[in-house]
Amino acid sequence: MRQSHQLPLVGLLLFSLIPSQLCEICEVGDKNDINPLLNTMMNSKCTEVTSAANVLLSLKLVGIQNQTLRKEMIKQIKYNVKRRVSDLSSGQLALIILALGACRSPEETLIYHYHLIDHLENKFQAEIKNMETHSGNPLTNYYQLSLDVLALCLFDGNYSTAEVVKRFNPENKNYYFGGQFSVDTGAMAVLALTCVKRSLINGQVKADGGDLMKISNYTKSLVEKILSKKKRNGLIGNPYSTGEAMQALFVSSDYYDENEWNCQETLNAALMEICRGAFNVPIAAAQVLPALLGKTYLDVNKDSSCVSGSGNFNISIPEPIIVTPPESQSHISVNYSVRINETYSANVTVPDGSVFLDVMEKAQKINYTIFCFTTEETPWGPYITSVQGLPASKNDRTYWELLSGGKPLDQGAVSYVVHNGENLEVRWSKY
Ligand code: CBY
Repeated sequence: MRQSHQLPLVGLLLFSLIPSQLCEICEVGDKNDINPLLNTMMNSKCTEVTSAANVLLSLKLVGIQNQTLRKEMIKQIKYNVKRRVSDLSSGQLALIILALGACRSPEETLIYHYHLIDHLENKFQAEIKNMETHSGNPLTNYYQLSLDVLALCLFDGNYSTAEVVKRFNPENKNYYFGGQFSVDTGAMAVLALTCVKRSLINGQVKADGGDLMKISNYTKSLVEKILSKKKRNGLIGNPYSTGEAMQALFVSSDYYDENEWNCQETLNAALMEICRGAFNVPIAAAQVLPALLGKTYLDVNKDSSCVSGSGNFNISIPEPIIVTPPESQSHISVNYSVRINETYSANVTVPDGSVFLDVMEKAQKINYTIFCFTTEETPWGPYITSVQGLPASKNDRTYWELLSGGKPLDQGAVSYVVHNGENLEVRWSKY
């Protein structure tokens, strides 16, 4: 009797949670605007596996039929899953699954041949286990945990909805770095939660009204946080998080008002960044591209996705422009400091056009004991792992933060071009 009274209420609740399909989506008008991104991705031949997966996923989602590049990326991915699946992080594997499985192409069979979903389930479990034993810190980070849930959800892997509800509360510390909300992380979580929500509604996963309600509330709150990072010029967070933030906003238009986000303004700001040359590493180009053509990672297993609106485009890639260095190079001088508890500083002179890493190398030559450092390769370029012998640690949430004039940089050491008179710093920080 009581149950039958509750049924209409549950029905009403479910109805109110069904997405209205009214999506706020905008896309570039002139396809030539994205040519620099394609150019950058073309240079990703012989790249490492994370960039390969990001590039393949992106090419497929936007319907670019460059067979040579696609084959190159698939070869790289195949080599890695064959030889060293155990060395891959959970997020790397999730991206590989998304890339291979996107658009129902022949390489999808590799996912099942190499049991990649089973491996991902295990890696996701290991992330959760590490959180239990290391004060809530995963092995990697929440950007990768979100990729894991997204891939498991889209490719019918096993995950517990209750675990997702427990972990993805927007107040969880893993969404924040040094107290600042990470737009990239929040955006990826919105995509993952939206997939989980859709599976619950479609009855693919056992529904619990409470879980569904919580996931909706989390999404709403994450969307608010993403929108609160919108800049005057339309970027959301910084240039590198904008594409992913757009994807999150495309799939969650039920959670904000039309007047809260001007999609076209954000799109124009991203196009300006392309002109400025901001997306000059393959992974950066690959991450921003889908959103510019109105696509999201949730489209990977949509039947009609992967073909661009105006049919597949046949893009002519312009020849790369070769820049010849000036005959006599001028020099600039910067102040460089290492801050642990004390601050150690030096005045460093480097050629004009140098990047942060060049300054660090020069300082290391001046005084090895104080300025020595180590790096680790990432798809974004070298990541500073230790300075003065002091290493960063994921379990302690410590890292070496890069700053200029006291403000954190939105580029890594090999990308940030330094200016004369600048105050550069690497700071021992907690996130
Ligand atoms: N990818 C990941 O696992 C990375 C996730 C990510 C959220 C990533 C940004 C977003 C993305 N789109 O890939 C991320 N960075 C993380 C998680 C981290 C932390 C890494 C440790 C961990 N727990 O995994 C940490 C330590 C907080 C971090 N990023 C540090 C830094 C600084 C690196 C300094 C150093 N020691 O070398 C730096 C330079 C910020 C600073 N001022 O110190 C930084 N990150 C930046 C700038 C960036 C952006 C890179 C942009 C660029 N053009 O180079 C970034 C895109 C990214 C990579 N970080 Co982190 C964010 C942004 O600005 N929008 C999945 C995997 C499969 O590939």
